[in-house]
Amino acid sequence: MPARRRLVSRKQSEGRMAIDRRTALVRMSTTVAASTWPALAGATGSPRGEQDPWPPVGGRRVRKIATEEAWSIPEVAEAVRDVVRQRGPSLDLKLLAQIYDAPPGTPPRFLPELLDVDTVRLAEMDASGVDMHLLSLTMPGVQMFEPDMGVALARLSNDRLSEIVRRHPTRLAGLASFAPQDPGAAAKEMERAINTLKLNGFIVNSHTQGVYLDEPRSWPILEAAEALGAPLYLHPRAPSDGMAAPFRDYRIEGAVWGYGVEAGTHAVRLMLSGVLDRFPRLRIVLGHMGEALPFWMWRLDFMGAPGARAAGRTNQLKPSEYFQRHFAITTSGVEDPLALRFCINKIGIDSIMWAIDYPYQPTAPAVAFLESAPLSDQERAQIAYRNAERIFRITE
Ligand code: 1WB
Ligand code: MN
Repeated sequence: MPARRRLVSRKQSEGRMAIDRRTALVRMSTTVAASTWPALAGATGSPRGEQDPWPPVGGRRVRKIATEEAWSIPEVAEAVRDVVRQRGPSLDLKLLAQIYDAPPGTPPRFLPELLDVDTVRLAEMDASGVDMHLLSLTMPGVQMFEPDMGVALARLSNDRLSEIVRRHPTRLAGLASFAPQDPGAAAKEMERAINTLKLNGFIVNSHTQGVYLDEPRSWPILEAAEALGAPLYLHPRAPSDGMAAPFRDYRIEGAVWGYGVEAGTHAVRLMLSGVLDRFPRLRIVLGHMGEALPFWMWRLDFMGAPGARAAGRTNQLKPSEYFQRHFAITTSGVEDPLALRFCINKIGIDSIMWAIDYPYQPTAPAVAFLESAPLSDQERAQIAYRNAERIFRITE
């Protein structure tokens, strides 16, 4: 897929002046009180308050925080390669093999970009005027490893991530990983990631060995995220083993379709299991324009509660009310202005953030989408950076 790889050009350097000005203005700005979580719906301001240091200029050059940007470390990449070589049943393995176990002589897909920060990534951000990547350990994270190894590699990658963010505090922020295989250890690591490492939230790649977050054994994870007031990015992976078969024939298990089905199903489980009544302040972020859920909301409301009741679950709210209270979405990999306008109308401008999905999606078209979508200056600023600053507490 050569079109997905873009050579970095430094020609487009119009963003540089704005960045210098920003550095100066950041020093003047106030920081958010770390203990309060502004409501997703309703709060429109940036954490800096009234004074907006980056007013949109003619709707085009706007500060840009990309919120689903993949990254990895060699130790995790090696461990994923070992999993690939063990050849389990997981639908994820075909795609992961292309990245982590490419036959000798074939160019590696995505791996160099995933493992890099200082060379290609920052240059590509500069070339397209992207101010910040919110980094996260790429799919499948540590979720395909044995529990002890998952716990150790989550710690290691969170340490590395915080070092990188400390080196580039105005360009990079980060979501912490954890190993859902060991929910107690996960909760401890989540606490360390926020309170010690000062990371901006969490990433989880949907199911873990077939276990979903609504299941009671996962509750320590939801409890930790809620208590820490930090959002949980529910990133896709391929459909779990129990629903894998129909996705095999035409290679539709990945980003093309299966990812959205898996992550969307996971979110529907959260909205119908009653678990969100137990954790009313939990915040979840979905990529890919909400994994199609905004489009499904009317039907979920119409049919969701009766079905869940028949299955023995009670829910205080309707799916659309849970969605409003708990979820925000990003635009990763869905550069469709019509879908964006639908989501703004359906779930509100405060709950939508821009993302590229680097390196799996090319940067320049994602930037062009953000800059050219028919939005007011106010809407564009909210999607481009203000909502991300508020939701992920990005203060640099
Ligand atoms: C793709 C996207 C492939 C993601 C991936 O392999 C991950 C893709 C790990 O678009 O081909 C992702 O994380 O969004
Ligand atoms: Mn992604």
